[in-house]
Amino acid sequence: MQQLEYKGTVIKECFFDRKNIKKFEAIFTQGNGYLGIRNALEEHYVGEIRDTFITGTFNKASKEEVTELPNIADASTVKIIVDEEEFSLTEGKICFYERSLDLTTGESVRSIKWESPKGIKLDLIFRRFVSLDNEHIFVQKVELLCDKDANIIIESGIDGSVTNSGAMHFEDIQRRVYEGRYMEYIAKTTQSNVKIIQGAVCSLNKEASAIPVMGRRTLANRYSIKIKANEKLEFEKKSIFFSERDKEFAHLKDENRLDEIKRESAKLIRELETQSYNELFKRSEAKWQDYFEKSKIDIGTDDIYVKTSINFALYHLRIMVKTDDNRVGIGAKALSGEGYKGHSFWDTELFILPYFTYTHPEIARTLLEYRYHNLYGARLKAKENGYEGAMYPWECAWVDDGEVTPLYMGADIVTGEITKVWTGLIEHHITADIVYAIDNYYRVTNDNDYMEKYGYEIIFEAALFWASRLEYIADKDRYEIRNVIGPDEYKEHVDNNAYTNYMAAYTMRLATKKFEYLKNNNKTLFDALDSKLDLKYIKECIEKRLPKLYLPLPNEDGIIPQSDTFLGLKKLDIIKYKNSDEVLGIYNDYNTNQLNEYMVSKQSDTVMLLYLFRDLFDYETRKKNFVFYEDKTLHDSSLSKSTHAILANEFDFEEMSYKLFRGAISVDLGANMKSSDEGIHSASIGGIWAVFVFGFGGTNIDDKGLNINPCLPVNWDFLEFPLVYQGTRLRVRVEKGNQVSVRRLDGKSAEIYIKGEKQLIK
Ligand code: IFM
Repeated sequence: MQQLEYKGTVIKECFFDRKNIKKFEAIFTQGNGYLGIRNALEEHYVGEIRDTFITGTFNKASKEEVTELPNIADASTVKIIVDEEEFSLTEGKICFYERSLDLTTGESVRSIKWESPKGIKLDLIFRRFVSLDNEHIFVQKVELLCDKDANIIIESGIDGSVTNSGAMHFEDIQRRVYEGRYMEYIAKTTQSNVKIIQGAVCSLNKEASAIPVMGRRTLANRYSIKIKANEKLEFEKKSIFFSERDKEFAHLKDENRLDEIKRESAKLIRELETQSYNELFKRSEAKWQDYFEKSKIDIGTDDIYVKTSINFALYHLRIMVKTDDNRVGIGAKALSGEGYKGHSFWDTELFILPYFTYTHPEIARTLLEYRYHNLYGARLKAKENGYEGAMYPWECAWVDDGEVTPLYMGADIVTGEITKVWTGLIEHHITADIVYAIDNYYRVTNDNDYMEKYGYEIIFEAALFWASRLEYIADKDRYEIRNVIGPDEYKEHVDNNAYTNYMAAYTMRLATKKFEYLKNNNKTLFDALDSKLDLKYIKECIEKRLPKLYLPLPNEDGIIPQSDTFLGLKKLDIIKYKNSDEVLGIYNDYNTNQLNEYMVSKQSDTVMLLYLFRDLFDYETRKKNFVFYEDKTLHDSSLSKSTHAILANEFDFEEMSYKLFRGAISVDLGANMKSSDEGIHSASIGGIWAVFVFGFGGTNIDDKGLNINPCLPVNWDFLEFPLVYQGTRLRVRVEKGNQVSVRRLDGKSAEIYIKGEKQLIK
């Protein structure tokens, strides 16, 4: 029997199975971009990962470890004891169980009928949501009905005895229950010295006084209530969360900040006490409605799994982003788990950002401003590595942390040693990926203000990095880029990775164009940037090297070599791994060094290049290379399938495209109960949106402007999606047969290309 059911706007856990709790914790995560709470159950179970994160609060647990997003004190636990028997689904009998998450309101509801080992029957409903109306609030409600008169104990509070898989990030500062019921807990991160201030207040629909309970790093209120048979007991808990890194307190002096936050949180908790779960929920729900109004995608298909997938993506895309704070990025697992330590990768710019660029450009801008603040760390990294300009960290945390990729991770299957992680050292393409994202953002939004304040500077600094990164190879009289990892992380220390070389060339070319543009059109800005960055020097460096940069061309068989060595590597029969549901299963048989010797790719690499630059090669060459590389790609990275699905669709491999698309939507939402244990895959979720809008919807931008050239799956009747193009909000509808109609919702008339024909959308 299937444990996860798909209902379009709702996902449902149909029964309880302790083995799979991590999957549901992660995909049912609730949040608002500031706060993220995994949906660990109110009662504890072995194997759970009970994580709560506040964005941007990074800390290093020890000198040997890299900074990570710390798991803050838990507020979700609610202990229920009925006549001395503690409620737990691993005891007694479960007569009914279901939990659902409404993807359009953010509320999860769990309904249970349970019989205790001694035969007491309980009906329980647990509701909870993280507010989209006030980002500091998490609200829970428990409704309980017992089949006989009973004494109920409910205990809930704030539990600071949590870790990140054993790594303790906090020192206890203060715990108290004041005025008989308000709980307050303050802790400080051990290295970054960020104080986290949490509060909670509980209420019941029956008279009961709170007894404070304190343990090591924990505090709670305990209520003891007598209820009659079939009398409904209602318990509500409102929890609040603040951190010293919160944007609204950033302007305060360090010595005043904590007091101000304490005042603010004390005020908020009193206000919340007078408001019901339902009132607070309605306010949050209204914000969700506004969001979906602007984002929703309608699909004419009976396939409920596919319909659910886009709502699932839109839900997670919203809860992963702090929409108004340009000091924080999006983690590879967002705020849904400890995987990748809350760090941001190229995942944001190439997989997640397009959704925001085309649907919520103001949020895209915030994310790109984050990269401007990252310039500090990027300059630092360039200098440390002997380069010039800005070399973006492969993994980013707090704006000025610099490179935070761990140096070692996981066991080597052959040697038994811990494996060295090379990505932070030699995966360099991110410095061009960010530039690509800025260029696209600008084409879509025409946001000159962003470019003038931030964009040009990043482009020039990135271009200078690439110019300094090129190596002159005297016997070939050309420049090369040696010793890198391209997007395909199964190939380490390669020379001339086609993706990296072309992206570097693109960045330098773009900088040259922008140089000319500013010189001729905005002398004031040109002069300002020139005196800050020395633009003439940057241009000189580019002009000297770029013309001689080696850009791999298709060989005599029409194949673009992924790197100097790729096409000469040993062949490997990868069917076994391709057909298996196990991600990274190849590591059971080969270690990283061995994988370097085989013609097998972890993820989209050269195909990624074909996807980003449609005009680089002719149609036939692109198609041929797609077929060649798809055959060798294991899609062991969650980023991969969406890109291949989009290209397979473009090349009319309908069946393959749909299969890859279903693979892409299944990364987190699918039946694999282990894939999301460490958190959802944010890039893959951005990729789901991309397959709908860029793939089947055929949207892309080029030098002409916005193009819509759709190709719907044969079994779909229509597809409708929103786009914001240069300030104009549009709604695109594609009918069966790929007929396109576009409505202008607001903004000025827009000129776009539909199937190659210029159209004015009035
Ligand atoms: O950025 C990705 C990378 O491409 C593949 N490994 C996982 C990273 C984080 O998602």
